[in-house]
Amino acid sequence: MEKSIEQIQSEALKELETASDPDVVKTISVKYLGRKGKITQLLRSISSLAPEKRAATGQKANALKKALEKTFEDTLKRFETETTGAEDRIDVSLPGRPVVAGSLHVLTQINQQICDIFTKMGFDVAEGPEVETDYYNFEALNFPKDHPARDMQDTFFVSDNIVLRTHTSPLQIRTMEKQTPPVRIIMPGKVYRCDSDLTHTPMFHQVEGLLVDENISFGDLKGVLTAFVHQMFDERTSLRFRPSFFPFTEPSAEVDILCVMCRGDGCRVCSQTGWLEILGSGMVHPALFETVGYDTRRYTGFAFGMGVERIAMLKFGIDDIRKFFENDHKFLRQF
Ligand code: 2NM
Repeated sequence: MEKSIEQIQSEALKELETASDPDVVKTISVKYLGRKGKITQLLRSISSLAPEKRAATGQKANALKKALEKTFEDTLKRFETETTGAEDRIDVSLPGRPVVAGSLHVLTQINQQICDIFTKMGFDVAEGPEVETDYYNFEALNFPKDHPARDMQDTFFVSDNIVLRTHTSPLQIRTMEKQTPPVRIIMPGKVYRCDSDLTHTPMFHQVEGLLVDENISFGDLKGVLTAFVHQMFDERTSLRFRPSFFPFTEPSAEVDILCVMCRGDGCRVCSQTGWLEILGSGMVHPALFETVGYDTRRYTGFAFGMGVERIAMLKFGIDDIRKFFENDHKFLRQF
């Protein structure tokens, strides 16, 4: 029995010497000191010894148990405090870690670009509520009661008289109520319409503009929008004003630009027409001036509106508006 105590001790110490990490130490510890461990079994077998041998053997076995427990503990502690030194060494041959820089969302960039162009021409930027009353979103803008845009099909109603704004035009009424001409403002912001396909999302971004003063003509509208297009795209991008209809302007015109992809030859982007529709515009309807209390004999003005997503899609040849909102880095990183 004595020989076996010494044998167990030297075996355990030998094994411990080769232990390379704390987990191995723990495994060895279980092998000797665990519930079915060699020393535990040794202690149990003492009761079967001849009575005169029990005391001495028991003492020896217990001493071994204590000693081993301490050795295991010390070894574990050493692993905790010991470092291999690898942490302190720097491998200068490794390639550097790339710094991934964030950037502004492509729609934010285009929105800022649009606003920059108009603020440099003397327009102020106005912002306002996205939840609007029927009065500001439709009534004051000369939309008749039965206009299709006022339908639940096209507009998100919060309640009978409250809607998510379908354009930023309500702000132009709010501004004109507070301010006498000259008025030169642009209104960037989110707008909402019940619509969803390749070129429409229920929320999109608009920039609208309004200029009211004495002697403002359709020529001023053409001049401002031409300057805008030449800066947003380039000087070779010619414009075409096409008669149209909006409740808040008379006359109204849709503005097309020469296709930025094919320069008029006809391609997939312009559906073989050579032209791209980029914004709506017109001379402010006198009914709006009556509503806000402007003298219609003294003042005239023009207004326009464009979709930021649409401008970005045309500028970069993007065919699916949903790409802007999927937050796919591979897509967004390109801009
Ligand atoms: C458009 C097209 C044409 C517009 C009109 C006004 C207001 F309220 F001042 F009269 N704001 N925006 C307007 C005119 C917007 O968007 C396609």
